[in-house]
Parts: sequence; C-alpha cells; structure tokens
Amino acid sequence: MSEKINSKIITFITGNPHKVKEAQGILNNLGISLEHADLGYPEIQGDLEDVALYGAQYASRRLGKPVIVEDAGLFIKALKWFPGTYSSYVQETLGNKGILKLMSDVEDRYAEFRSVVGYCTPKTEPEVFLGTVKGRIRYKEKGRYGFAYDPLFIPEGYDESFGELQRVEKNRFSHRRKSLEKFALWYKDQG
Ligand code: ITT
Repeated sequence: MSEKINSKIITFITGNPHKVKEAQGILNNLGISLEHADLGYPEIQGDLEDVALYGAQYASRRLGKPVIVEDAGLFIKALKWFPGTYSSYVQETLGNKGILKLMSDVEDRYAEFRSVVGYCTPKTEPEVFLGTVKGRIRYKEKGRYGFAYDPLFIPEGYDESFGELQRVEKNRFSHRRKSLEKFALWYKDQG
C-alpha cells in the first residue's frame, strides 16, 4: 500500500518557488504529489525540449528518483520570438520595463508562453510534454499575482493579465497547466 502511494510522489527539480506552487496546485488535483528539490541541472544549448530532456535525465540519474523538470519561456512574435529560451536571463537583466521599451512602437502584440515538462526515472529514457497559451503583450504592466512576465501577458479571450489572475485561475489554462496535464494523463497510463 505505502509503495503504491510512494510511487505517485515525484520530485520537481527547480530553483523557482513560483513554479513549485503552481505545479503542486495543478498536479495535486490530478492525484500526483510533488516534492521539491533545488538540485540544479546543466541547461544545455537548444530549445525548450532539449533542455527538459537533458535536465530530466541528468537529475533522475543523480537523485536516483523519478523527477520532473520544466523549461518555460515567453515567445513574442514581433521580436522574432524573443526572449524565448533566454526568458530567465532577460527577466533578470532587461526586465518587464525593457521588454515594454522594445515593444513601444510595435502594433503586433501577439505572444505565447510555452512550457515543456521533462519526466524521467533512473532506469528509463526521458519523455517531454509541451503546453502553450496564446495571448498578447500589454502596453503597461498590470497585476500583483504570479511572477516575472505575468503582469505583461493577457491570455487570449481575457481582458486581464496573468498578473491580475489569482493562482487558481491561472492554473486552469496556463502553459504550465497544459504541459503538466499532458504529463499526468500519460503518467496515469504507465501502470
Ligand atoms: P528553473 O530553471 O530552476 O526551473 P527558472 O525560473 O530559471 O527556474 P526557466 O529556465 O524555465 O525557469 O525560465 C523560464 C523563465 O520564463 C522564468 O524565469 C520566467 O522569467 C519566465 N516564465 C516562465 N513561466 C512563466 C510564467 O508562468 N509567468 C511568468 N513568467 C514565466
């Protein structure tokens, strides 16, 4: 019995506490418990999938446990999909104000958040799951919820930014929700 319960516990490797809270909210509702470890893993050059595949395999082998990692980013069409895989670095350097400056004369505000979850166990090959949410970039930041680019991003069909939505609401349809839900559906079938 306890083995069965343990088998549903997965370690989420990330240094970002916002991601942990969001992921716990999403996966707990889908019957999967998450532990958190800020183990770190080498972020190789490549797209989100490459980073997640490598990171999940590296961390599961190192920890000797099943893990998930997540690589995410904001992709802005008019900026040739910048900051994309550089989202973390750009958030720390240019920040939201810098992005708004780059977008000051830009009419096409289309952007999407993408999230790729990588899952791996010590003895298996890694799997990846992509989630995307479409939207647009505001002309000014708004909202105090969420983190990083959330006050800039208005999801399609909404008037409010992710920064104005409480976690439970963002979790209903965010990029992270979609990638984690895909993962959870696949995981349920693994027996
Ligand atoms: P770990 O790699 O340790 O998981 P991180 O924050 O560096 O944490 P990423 O490498 O995936 O995560 O970087 C993605 C960046 O994209 C993140 O730091 C934010 O700046 C941004 N980002 C990703 N998801 C976001 C979200 O839901 N809301 C706002 N910004 C987000």
